[in-house]
Parts: sequence; C-alpha cells; structure tokens
Amino acid sequence: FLGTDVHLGVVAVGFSGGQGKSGVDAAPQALIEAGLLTALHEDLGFTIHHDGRVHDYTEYKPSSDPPLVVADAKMPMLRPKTVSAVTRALSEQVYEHAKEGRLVLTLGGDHSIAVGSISGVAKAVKQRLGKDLAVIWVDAHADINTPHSSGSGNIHGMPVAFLAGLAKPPKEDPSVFGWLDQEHHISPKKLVYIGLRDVDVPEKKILKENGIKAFSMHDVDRYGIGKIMDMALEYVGDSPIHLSFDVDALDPMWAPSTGTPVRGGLTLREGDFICECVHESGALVAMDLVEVNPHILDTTGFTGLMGASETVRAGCSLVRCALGESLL
Ligand code: 4U7
Ligand code: MN
Ligand code: MN
Ligand code: MN
Repeated sequence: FLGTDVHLGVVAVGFSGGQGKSGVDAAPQALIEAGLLTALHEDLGFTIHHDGRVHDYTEYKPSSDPPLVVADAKMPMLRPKTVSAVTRALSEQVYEHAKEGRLVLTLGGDHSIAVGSISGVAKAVKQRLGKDLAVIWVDAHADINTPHSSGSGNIHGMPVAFLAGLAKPPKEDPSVFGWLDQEHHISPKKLVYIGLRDVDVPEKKILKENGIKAFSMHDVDRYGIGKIMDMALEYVGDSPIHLSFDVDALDPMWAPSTGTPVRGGLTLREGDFICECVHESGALVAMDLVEVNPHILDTTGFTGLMGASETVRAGCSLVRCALGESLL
C-alpha cells in the first residue's frame, strides 16, 4: 500500500466557502498550534512534507461568484465557482503527495474540500496501484445532496454526490466541477458511512437507490462500535482507504465547535476507536479532518468557553489515532 513508509504529506486548507459560517478556515492553524504536526513527527516518527502554509486559495477566487440558479432545484448553489476552483487546486496538491507514495493528511476547512482531497488520492491510487479507492465517511450527515436535492445550496452538503458521479456539473455552468474526470471519481460501492443521524429525505433516497453502505447511530447503538468496524472494514475488503472525518460525527458534548452540530453522536472514544481500527487495517492512504470551527465557542451550554479548545483537542486525537498513536 501507499502508506507503509513513514512519509506524510500535509495540506492545510483554510477554506470555508462550502458553507456560510466563518471560522472553519481557522481550524488548520489551531490544530497545528495545538501541536498536532509536532506530535506526528516527534511521537509517531513521521517525516512530514508540509509547505508550512495554511492555504486560503484566494488566488483562485473568481472576482464574481453569484449563487447559481439550477433548473428545478430548490436552492441556488452557493459560491460554486470558488468551491470548484479551490477543490481543483487542492486535488492537484494532494495528488502530488499521493503519487510519491506519501500518506496524505488534509486539514480543513469545511467538508466541501473533500472533493479535492479524495479526487486527488483516487487518481494517484488508480495510477500507482491500479485499484479503486475506498472511502470511510464518518459524519452526522451524508453530504450526498445534489444541486437539485439540496435544501441549503451549501456545497459542503454535496461533496459525495460529485465524487461518486451522482451529481454532474450543472448545465447552467458546466465549468463548476467540470474538471472532475473519471480518474477522480470513487465508486458508490466503495463508500461506507459511519455515524449518520441527520440525513435529508432526498439523501435517503439517493443512498437507497445506489445501494450505499451506511452505519447510522442506530446501528452503532445496536451492534456496538467494535462490530461496526469489523463490518465496515470487511465491506471495504483489500482496497486502500481514505478516511474522511467530519468532527460533527462526534457528539457536541465532545466537539461543540462545529458549524452543524447534531446531538446523539459518537463519544470521543468511539471516534478514536474508528480511527484506530482504520490504522490497524494497514490500508489507510489518506485522511481528512474537517468542520472544526474554533470561532464557535459554545453550542451546547455544557462546555462554555472550553468548546473551541476541546474540539481542537478532539480533532488532534482523531488524527493521532488514525496515524497509529494507540499502538503498543
Ligand atoms: B457537513 C445539510 F440540509 N444536509 O445539505 C445540507 F441539513 O459537511 C447539512 O456534514 C450538510 O457538515 C452538512 O446543507 C454538511 C442540511
Ligand atoms: Mn460533512
Ligand atoms: Mn457533518
Ligand atoms: Mn457540519
């Protein structure tokens, strides 16, 4: 597999245009300041390839990016040209790491950035290994709305639809995600969700129609996280794995500082356990950590001003677990 050596490519993505709240762009800096990369190097022994920057991709922002009205859609797509251009640039950055055989860590940013990270890794894995990439998407949400089904117009609720080829570039502006080729796509059959509990009605239909494997919080309660991980990893088989972790999969008690918190989520230990199991599989080739928003200080009333630092701490823990911290 790509990730059997200890070279880690890191891309820090300070991007928030996939949704409407500012602050999620400050997450990479907060994670790095909390010592994440130092720990990966000093404690886990990774050689880190990082340009030392938090990218905001302002150089890719078009001068004008009005909401894109799509025929028969409930809502216009918001900031479509910007999200498309930023994810395209990110896709190339991530590909450059992955094609060298590095494990790739992408620190978001909102979840729209997964269009970039996953497409870049999928292309490298196809070229290097002749294999299809599997994606384990850990999230309260399915993020599989199309521009037609979305009730918000926010692209952070759509990345899976574009990656899996279930949403096409809109006719009204085919340049939006028009850069996504066959080589960037993932198969809906190689996708597994864990942690779902806030799935929109049209998304449920999309999941069903495409036979997509999903473990909801109901399943986690029924089987326990141990059995869920056995089933998820068995489903993935011997495919290389991209772990896309939205911190809102965790219960707001553990990760309150996020843009769209939903109660009834994973405990911190269940989140870490998912990451540990993926690490143990030996198949991890890339990870995203997204939707940490250090500017949202308190959304639960439980954590007060501790919310942001606790959420950053939880994010660091998830990444360290996926990269092998818990090995004895
Ligand atoms: B996240 C939502 F309507 N489904 O499409 C939408 F509920 O990356 C939420 O998982 C999307 O945080 C959440 O806007 C995106 C909504
Ligand atoms: Mn998400
Ligand atoms: Mn989410
Ligand atoms: Mn969210």
